Amino acid sequence: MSTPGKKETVAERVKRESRGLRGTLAESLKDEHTGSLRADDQLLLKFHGMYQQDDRDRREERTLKKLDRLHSFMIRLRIPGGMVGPVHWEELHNVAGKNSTGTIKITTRQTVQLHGILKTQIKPTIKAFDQVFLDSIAACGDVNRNVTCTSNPTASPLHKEVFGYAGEISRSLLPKTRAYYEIWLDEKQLVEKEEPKDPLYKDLYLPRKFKIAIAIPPHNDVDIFTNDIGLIAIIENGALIGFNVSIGGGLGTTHGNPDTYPRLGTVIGFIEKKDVLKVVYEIVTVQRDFGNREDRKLSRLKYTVDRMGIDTYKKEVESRTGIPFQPAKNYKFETRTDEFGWRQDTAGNWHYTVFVENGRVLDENGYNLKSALLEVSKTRRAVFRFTCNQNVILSDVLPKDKELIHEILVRYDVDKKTTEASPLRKNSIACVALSTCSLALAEGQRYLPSLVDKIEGILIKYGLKNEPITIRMTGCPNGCARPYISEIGLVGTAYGKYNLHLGADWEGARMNRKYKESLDEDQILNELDLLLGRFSKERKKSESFGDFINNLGIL
Ligand code: SRM
Ligand code: SF4
Repeated sequence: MSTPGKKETVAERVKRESRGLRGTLAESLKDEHTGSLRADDQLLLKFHGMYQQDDRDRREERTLKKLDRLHSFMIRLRIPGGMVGPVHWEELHNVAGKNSTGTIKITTRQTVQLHGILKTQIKPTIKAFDQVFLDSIAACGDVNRNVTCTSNPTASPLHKEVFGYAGEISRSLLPKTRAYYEIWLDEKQLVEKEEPKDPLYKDLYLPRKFKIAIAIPPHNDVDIFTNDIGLIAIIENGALIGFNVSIGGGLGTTHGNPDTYPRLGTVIGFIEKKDVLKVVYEIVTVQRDFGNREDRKLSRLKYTVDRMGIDTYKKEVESRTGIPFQPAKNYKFETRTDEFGWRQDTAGNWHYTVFVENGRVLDENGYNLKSALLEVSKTRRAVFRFTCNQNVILSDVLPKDKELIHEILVRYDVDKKTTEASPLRKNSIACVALSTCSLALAEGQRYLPSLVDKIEGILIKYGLKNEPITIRMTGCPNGCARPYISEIGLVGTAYGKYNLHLGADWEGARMNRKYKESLDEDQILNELDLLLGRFSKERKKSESFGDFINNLGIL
């Protein structure tokens, strides 16, 4: 029911009327007259891990021809902790080739997306994934999304134990409805009264999307403080004892709406590992019950926390769990970047982090990364771990198999690309943006590589070519590539125009600030030329670019 006297938003009504996220999706799907779904079903589709989109490059041409938009669908998989086996990768490769644009996109939340899937191909795609036990349940929508975790097993001898929590938390927060299985996998439909009750999501789900990440210090590759809940693993005397808990991180803003803002999470205390599922669950229920359901722009947990006050929120969680938070334990983050190339873990196994520019896995311009990864998967001698920096780690390789994998990486130039890319390029992230993202105001992944070429020229000029500066670009202020915590952040405002943000730190604990608005390429390059020139001459020993700018007092 909607609250009396308050106007119910479309999103809230659609959830309430959805009968466990079913709506009329099954009927919409069968309608052969259109490649699109009914409006309400488009909203519900997100809870099943999919988005209806259209090819924006072709909008104008189709409008001129009086044709409907060229609709297609994006599917985002749910892969807690970002790990899949070689069999999964091979299936992903095959499905991508058959049903989508062919490009496999590694996302900033450690999973993959396929784009350009026609309506008639959705069910076969979901079925193909199901064959290898992959699903897209709750990868989008007003529910808990993909749970991320520090990717590289070399991060700690306890990586496996910590990583296990990503799967456990994801499972414990999944919606209970069988709708996904009925609609996409033809499971026999349950009579409504047989549907299991969903004590967490009830019939209104959450006010908004919800994100959880787990980090193993000193690695903050997941950008822990940008999540609704961040769990910082605390390891003492070689044992995982529990987690520091951070709440209220989130980056999305809206140009021109001063009520919206990016916020880094606040650490509210420490909990023992035996309590983690219960505490996480109740942090979610407090947001479910107190989050803003009238204005979706202000409905993320960060706004609830600021409205209620952090102490009140914390007390509400404690009263629901009966578990008081202990004082936060000491921890220190030192890095957010991936460690490229081969690394060995304490058990002796090898892991190779492949640089994947902007997460796009495809065969293009003579560089056949997709074929190389397929060949690796066919050896069955490596698993695939996606990173929140949009790269992939070919992981858990036994010492005897290292040479076999290495030979493939060399033969396809993957090793060369990974080794030779500049630190700036390896620290670059761009969101999807055009042509599929309906919210994009400017280019993202299609443009950043060529801008990096030009910034590399400036770095060489000032003797800074090995400087590991982080640069991130998004096509709009929603923040999908987390541009507000990179040393150089570029946030799209209009086609070819970006706000320039500067001054974030290296560990992901300090956001940057807007330095100049709506710059075109020449203006961006001029500003960076000036500041990088000063950086090369005036920096203190081992001062990062972000710290240098922050200390300059120009922001
Ligand atoms: Fe995002 C919406 C892509 C990570 C904040 N994001 C979208 C949509 C679905 C556009 C839409 O709603 O129609 C984009 C689909 C583009 C496409 O064509 O594929 C989209 N977001 C992405 C991905 C694929 C970017 C990438 O290139 O890797 C990332 C997928 C992650 C995943 O696997 O789940 C992605 N999005 C993020 C992140 C980063 C993160 O979570 O670490 C953020 C900022 C953190 C946060 O949530 O605050 C982010 N996306 C948003 C927002 C702003 C939310 C807000 O609180 O205001 C939107 C818009 C919305 O929700 O209304 C959005
Ligand atoms: Fe789309 Fe904006 Fe996210 Fe980029 S930041 S993918 S343009 S919603």
